[in-house]
Amino acid sequence: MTTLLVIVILVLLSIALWQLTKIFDLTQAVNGITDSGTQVATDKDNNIQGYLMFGFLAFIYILTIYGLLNWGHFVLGTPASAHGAQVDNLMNITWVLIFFVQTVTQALLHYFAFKYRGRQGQTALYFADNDKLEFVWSVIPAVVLAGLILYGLYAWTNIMFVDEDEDVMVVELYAKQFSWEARYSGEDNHLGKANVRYIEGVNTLGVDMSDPNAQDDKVVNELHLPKGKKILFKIRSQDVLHSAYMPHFRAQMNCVPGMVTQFSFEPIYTTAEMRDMGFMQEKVAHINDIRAKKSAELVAKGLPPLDPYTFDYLLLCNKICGASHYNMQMKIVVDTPEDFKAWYETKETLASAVKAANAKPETTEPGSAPDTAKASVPGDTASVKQDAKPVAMASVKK
Ligand SMILES: [Cu+2]
Repeated sequence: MTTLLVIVILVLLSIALWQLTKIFDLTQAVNGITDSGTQVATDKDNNIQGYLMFGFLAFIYILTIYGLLNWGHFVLGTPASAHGAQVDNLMNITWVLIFFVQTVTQALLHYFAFKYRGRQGQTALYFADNDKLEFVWSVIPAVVLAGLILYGLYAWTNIMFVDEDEDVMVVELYAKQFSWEARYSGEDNHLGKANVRYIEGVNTLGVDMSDPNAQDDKVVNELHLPKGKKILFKIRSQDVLHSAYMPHFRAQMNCVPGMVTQFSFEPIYTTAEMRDMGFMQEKVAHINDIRAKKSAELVAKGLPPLDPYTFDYLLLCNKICGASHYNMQMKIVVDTPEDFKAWYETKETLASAVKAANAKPETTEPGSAPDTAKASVPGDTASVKQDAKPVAMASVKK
């Protein structure tokens, strides 16, 4: 692929150089330094160029129609969140406008390029300005764009507004190179404070275990959400900028080190319901067709075949945050409220996980493992907790 790209670039560069020398020759001819010869376009040349304009117009239209028919089904399909329809509506209106304007303006552009193609002896008409025309072509785009922007702002405010009195479930999303963790706020619906300085052992999110709000918090590596409940995500990052992207829920928010960002949505289809939808079954069948072909190739080489694909919601990172950015994802499962409750009860709190980890007898020799070495120097961790004032204590409240 790289070789092909290099060849294409070299060919394009040589064409550009060739054209440049031709332009140079032409300027010499115009200035009377050399004989113009056959370099100046004839009426026949101009006619060919004029018709080629129509050819190019047809090419643009055919490519657009071909793209829509062949790749149109790659769009995300039915949104899985309550606000998703608003995002899709805004997107669809924008698409329709772009298609309409593109179709009309390209047709006019190419038609006029053909109509006023060069003719021997014809000189251009000097045309200074036309206030009426300029007014029309300035006001129409201004009104249309203002409408789009206002509608976008209205949708954004709607989606981002969270009523503090509303019954929402607070969940933290924690981004780091290159994985995600989620923390449930527990019975009290308040996340305990957290800071990167408190990260130690099983406390991978740096939760302040002395905070009463932290006692019932639960940390998981697979995010489960109850259908029909509004979730308020509080988002943090341990290291660099990441972006919490949940495409099926039409949700995205930056994860910024040193601050808490938020996004909320209500899941409206369980994972099982989404798997049952017609468009999703078609998508999955298509992916499995590709996998089956690839598996046949692998088996022929004596390698193990690929597993068949089943659909799952995903939390992805949408900021290029480092070498393994592409693999930074967490599975999201939307359950019925009952299933969610049952799953949630099987998870232990972070407080009991920390307690269990601290209670483990030190069987290894001091200094043989990093964890033991750290634990055997009590002054080290104590100094962090007592002396160092955390710079950006993330106060995470509802
Ligand atoms: Cu990332």
